[in-house]
Amino acid sequence: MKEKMEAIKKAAFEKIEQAKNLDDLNDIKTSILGKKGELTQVLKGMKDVAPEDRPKVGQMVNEARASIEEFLEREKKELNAKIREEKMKNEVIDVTLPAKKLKTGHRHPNQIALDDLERVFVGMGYEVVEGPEVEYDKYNFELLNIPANHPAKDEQDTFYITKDILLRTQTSPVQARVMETGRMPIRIISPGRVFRSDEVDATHSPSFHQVEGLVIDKGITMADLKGTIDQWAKEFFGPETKTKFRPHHFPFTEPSAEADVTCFKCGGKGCRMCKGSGWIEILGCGMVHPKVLKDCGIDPEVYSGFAFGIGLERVTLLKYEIDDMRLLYENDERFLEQF
Ligand code: 2NL
Repeated sequence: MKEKMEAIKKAAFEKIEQAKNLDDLNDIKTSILGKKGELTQVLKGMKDVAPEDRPKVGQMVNEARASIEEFLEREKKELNAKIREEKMKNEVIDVTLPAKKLKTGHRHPNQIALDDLERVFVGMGYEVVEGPEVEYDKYNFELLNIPANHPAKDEQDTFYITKDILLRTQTSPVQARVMETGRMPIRIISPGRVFRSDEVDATHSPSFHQVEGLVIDKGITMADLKGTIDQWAKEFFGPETKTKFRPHHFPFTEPSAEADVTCFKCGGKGCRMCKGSGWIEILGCGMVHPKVLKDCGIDPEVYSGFAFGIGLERVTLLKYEIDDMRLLYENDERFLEQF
C-alpha cells in the first residue's frame, strides 16, 4: 500500500511540474483528488483492507492528499506570478507616443445659417421667440385667416394628432401667441421646426425649418417691410445684393409679396445658380391682414405691421451651394466636416 501511495504521489508531482497553465492544474486536481480521482478510489477500496490496517491506510491517504494539495497551491501561485509578469511586460506604456487627436464637432450648416440670419435681425433690435411644435388648429390656422376649407388644412398636407391638435405647418402660431398677449410694439423673429406631409426629395422634407418675422407698431408701412428685407439681404448675402418684390397671395397678409435677391453667384448677370434669370426667390412676406390683427386682439385702426417667412433649408442650400436637401439630414460626417 505504501508503495502504491508513493507511486501516486510521484506521478502527481511530475504531472504538476509539467502543467503549463491553470487549466492543466485544475484537470490534475480533479483526476487525483476529485470524486472519481485516484486517491479517492483508494479510500473507496478501504473495505478490502484488514480492519486493523485501516487507520494507517487512512492516514497515508490523508498525508498524500495534503502534500499533493500543498504542491498544487505552490505551483498555482508560481504560475499566476508568471502570468502577471508576462502581462506587465506586454502592457508597458510608451509615454513618448503622440497623443490621440481629439475629434471636435461643430455647428450643423443649418445652424450656422440660422445663427447668421438671427444675428442680422437681433442687430436691428428683434427678439428671438420660440414656441411649441405641437399646436392647436386655432393658432396654426384659424387666427391666421386660413379657413376650414383651405387646401393647406387637408390631411394630405398636415399631420394631425387630433381634430384640433397638429404638428405646426409654420412658425406663425408663435407670433399669433405673442400678438395675443397685447404687448406692443412687437419686433420678433420665430425660428423653428415645422412639418408638412411631403414626400422626401431634393427640395422637400416632411420636417424642415422656418424663420418667420413680425413687426407691429403704429404707422408701420410696406416701406418698412421693403427696407427691412433689403437691409437683411445686404447683410446676409453681401452689400452688393439688391431686392425686388413681386405680388403674391397669402391668407394672412394683404398685400402679399414674394421677395427675390440678385444672384450672389453671378451678381445678376444670369448663371446656372439662378437659372439664367439673375434673381433668386428668397422669402414670402406682406402686411399683416387686418382680420389677423383683429382676431389676435389688436386694433387694426391703431396698429399695422408686416410679416415674412424664410425657409431656413432653402437659404442654407443656396448659401453653401448644396444641391440636395437630404444631405442636411443624413449626418454623414464626410459632408458635415466641410462646413
Ligand atoms: C413663405 C411665406 C410668410 C408670414 C409668413 C405671418 C405671420 C403672422 C401674420 C402674418 Cl402671425 N403673416 N407670416 C407672412 C407672409 C409670408 O411665409 O413662403 N414662407 C416660407
